[in-house]
Amino acid sequence: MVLPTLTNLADDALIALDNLTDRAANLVHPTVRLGVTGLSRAGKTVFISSLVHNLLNGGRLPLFEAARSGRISRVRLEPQPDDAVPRFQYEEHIRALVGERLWPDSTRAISQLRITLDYESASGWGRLWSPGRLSVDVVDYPGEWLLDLPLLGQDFSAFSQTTVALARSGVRSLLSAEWLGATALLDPRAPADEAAARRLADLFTRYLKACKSDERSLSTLPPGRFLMPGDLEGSPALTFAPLPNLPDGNAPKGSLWAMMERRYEAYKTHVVKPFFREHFARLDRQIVLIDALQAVNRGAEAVRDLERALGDVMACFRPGTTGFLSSLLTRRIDRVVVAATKADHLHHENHPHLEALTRRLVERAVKRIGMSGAGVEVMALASVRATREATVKQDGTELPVIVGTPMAGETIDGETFDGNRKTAIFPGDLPADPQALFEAAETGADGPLAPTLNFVRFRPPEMQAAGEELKLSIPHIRLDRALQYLIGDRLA
Ligand SMILES: Nc1nc2c(ncn2[C@@H]2O[C@H](COP(=O)(O)OP(=O)(O)OP(=O)(O)O)[C@@H](O)[C@H]2O)c(=O)[nH]1
Ligand SMILES: [Mg+2]
Repeated sequence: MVLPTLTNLADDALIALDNLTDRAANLVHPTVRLGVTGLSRAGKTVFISSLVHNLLNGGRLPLFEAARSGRISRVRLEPQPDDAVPRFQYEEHIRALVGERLWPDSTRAISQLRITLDYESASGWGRLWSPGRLSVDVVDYPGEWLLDLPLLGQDFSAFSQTTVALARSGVRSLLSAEWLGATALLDPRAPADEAAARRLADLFTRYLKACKSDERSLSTLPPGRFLMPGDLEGSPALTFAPLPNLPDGNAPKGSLWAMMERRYEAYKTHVVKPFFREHFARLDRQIVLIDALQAVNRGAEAVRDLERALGDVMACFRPGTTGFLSSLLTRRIDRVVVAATKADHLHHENHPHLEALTRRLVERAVKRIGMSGAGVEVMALASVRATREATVKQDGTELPVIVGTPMAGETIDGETFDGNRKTAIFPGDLPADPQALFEAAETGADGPLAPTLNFVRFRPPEMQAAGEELKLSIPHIRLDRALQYLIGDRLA
């Protein structure tokens, strides 16, 4: 298959110009553009909120060297560089998290925040020029949109073929039956018909929603705006759907096929490309957040699907010389952290297992983007630690447990929680060798991979300042390690 030409001169020129402007600004005012990447519900908004809060309030960050050695003299939020992007609602998220112990809602639109650190350089030479100043620009967006990036490399036929093949596999075949049934009755060469297009788009969207539902938790679900339309709600740009069994050749003029193809291309040009160009193409550093536990909890297909989605997305970071996006990327991401989030759902003895699983999930993707040698750090973290650890004695043996407040409506062993009462649970063990999980997956067997695991959603923790004058900071697990890897070298 020949890849379609992705870009035209205008795109290249625009990005080159953006990067040039960035570089010029960078000389005067050193800046890191940090990409916080993750599929929906992976924990991006919580990560950004907690990171900023810990920096602003002098949180416990012993592995973040500049903070540990007291070289950071001042941290503040500053007006963001891009006026056209709304500001990240930091204060509101913190008020909810800390004040009301509520998690943020799903993100519906893009937003940005700039945090600036004044620091003293660690080296004598650097101190001559001090004080140093580094701004970190962070962007938050709905995770669904990430799944659009791989579409840039697919024409309508390829998109249709991939999407339909996937929809016919495994559990998806049940969820897609109605949509595929309706499509089978249509001739793609028949005259374009708005009502038919609408109906197909509607059924296709319902299929995507069913895949995303909590019980399934599947990940590979493009196009992202079908699940999270943002300002495109009801727009004709979303009134298309893939068509099965497209013949070779071009779509006949005026046909349903031609109409769907045109809309798909418009979606790429007007929705996906601007997002990629304005956000992705300009990043310096990336952290990829992964909710591996949710996938494990939902079973073999969810884990495989997560691996697939991550592979598709990571291919866009650093396409290499042969990659389809390389012409769009003038800036190379040189450091990536891949982090399993929500590690506070497990006892720390299991964190290495979670890390191993995460490494396995992105192994192929990392190899493909040519970063297996260096530049990728894998870890398990919790942006907000909602639990603490304890041990309970049961029948003479000590069990490692975690203690937290389950969210209202969560059930454990038939008991439903009200959102106020604390409880201790034994979360169970992840297998030491993640390969076991993947082998289970490859047999095609479905159902929970590790049925002994016990996952419950917890409310954010109660936080109390230790004294009047002491600021309170959000507890976390290894947020400082991530921070050190992502920006530590820029504060040297
Ligand atoms: N216990 C715990 N739960 C977390 C943590 N981070 C995120 N969560 C949970 O994961 C959910 C999703 O987190 P968000 O930060 O909103 O996820 P997101 O990636 O911004 O999701 P979208 O905006 O939908 O793309 C939260 O509502 C929490 O329930 C964490 O560090 N610990
Ligand atoms: Mg979010």
